[in-house]
Amino acid sequence: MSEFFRGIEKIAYEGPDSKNPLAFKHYDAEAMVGGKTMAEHLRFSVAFWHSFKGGGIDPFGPTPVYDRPWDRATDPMQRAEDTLRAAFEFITKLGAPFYCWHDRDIAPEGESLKESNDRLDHIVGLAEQLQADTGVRLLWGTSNCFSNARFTHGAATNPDAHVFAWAAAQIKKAMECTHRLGGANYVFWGGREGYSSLLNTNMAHEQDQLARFLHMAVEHKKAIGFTGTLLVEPKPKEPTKHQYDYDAATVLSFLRKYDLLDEFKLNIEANHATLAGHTFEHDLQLASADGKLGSIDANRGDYLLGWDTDQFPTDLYSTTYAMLVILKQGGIASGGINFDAKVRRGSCDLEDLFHAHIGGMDSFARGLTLAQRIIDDGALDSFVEARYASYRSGIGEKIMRGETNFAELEAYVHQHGEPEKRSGREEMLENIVNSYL
Ligand code: XUL
Ligand code: CO
Repeated sequence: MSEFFRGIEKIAYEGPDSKNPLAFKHYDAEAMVGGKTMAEHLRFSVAFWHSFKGGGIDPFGPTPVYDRPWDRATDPMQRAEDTLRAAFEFITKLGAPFYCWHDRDIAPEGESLKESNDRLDHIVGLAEQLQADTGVRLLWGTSNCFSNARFTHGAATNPDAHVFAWAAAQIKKAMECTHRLGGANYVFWGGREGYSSLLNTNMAHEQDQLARFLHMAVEHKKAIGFTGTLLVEPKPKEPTKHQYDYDAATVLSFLRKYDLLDEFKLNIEANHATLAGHTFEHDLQLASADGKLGSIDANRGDYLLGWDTDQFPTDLYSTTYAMLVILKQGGIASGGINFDAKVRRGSCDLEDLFHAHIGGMDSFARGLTLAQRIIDDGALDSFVEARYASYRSGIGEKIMRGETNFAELEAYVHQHGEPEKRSGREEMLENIVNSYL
């Protein structure tokens, strides 16, 4: 079998003093942090589409820059097989336990649904074999219901029921393939579930359609015996101008309105949260507060560009804040940290894929150890705990137990007058975080 990443051996942990760019400085899979190994905490995953199908194209450069050795065969199915083999070689050398795919990036779409499904079955058979050979597992599968021209006006939210049916057929198959490969989750990202102009859109109808679609997905999950978690991935815009799954708060309220909340969790992506005008940790915390943080798409945006640049995560504040949320909810359960990130257009060498993932994994490993130390020392938690102390006794306790009313609270204010001013100590708390970094 041909080797694609010649000259690159399995990436080893060499410790923080290593100067070897092709080694981990902080991610030591077997190292224990707070009673679990780093590998168990972080559950890293490689996104098949960006790293193996991406050509480095952008809106002003539609021709691919990268020359990938797995992308040379003239027969599309041979190319698909080569690409999958290259992915497994890469993931194994990197030492990530998981990968993720869209149906149409592992197997090219055919002339009919039947041909597309047959191609998918063939490639899934190869994936089954490669997973067994390498021990690499599927974190989640998903369906690309946004690239083909038929999805221009949406998939489940398309004004044409025929397109809705196509999306259903395609996602049915992708769920079955995910199940066959033992996937831990299945993701719904509504790439074109939104609208461009209100002049031609019945918004209430489109949202009802989407809810009908997700209910049918739940039914199908049960029918095939898939026990993984169903995840919705919020994103505010791009490709649509107004996407219905805007952010964590919007998706949670949608799921609640349509009685879908028990069946779904969220897959929160860093760059999607920032596009929605939030920090990454805001959306993580919001989902987690509802018990609905299921998985993470790890990347970052660019301060100077306003779109989804999907850069690899390197910001230690961001990874530390993310890991604080995950540790405090007791871990990421069936989810993981999926690098939904791509190397820059100019990073055209094969080894750049390794540098990018090593950097992302080291950044989250540092975030993990720093967050665990911050939690163990209790400095932030004890401050927050004390800040809400007034709700644990007296009138505050009565408020939280539902044992008081506006009239009694009015009387309380007449009796006690003006509340004391209390500092939120933001600068002190930031200094505490910095003392760990
Ligand atoms: C797009 C995005 C997708 C989803 C899966 O911005 O993040 O790749 O993660 O469809
Ligand atoms: Co994503």
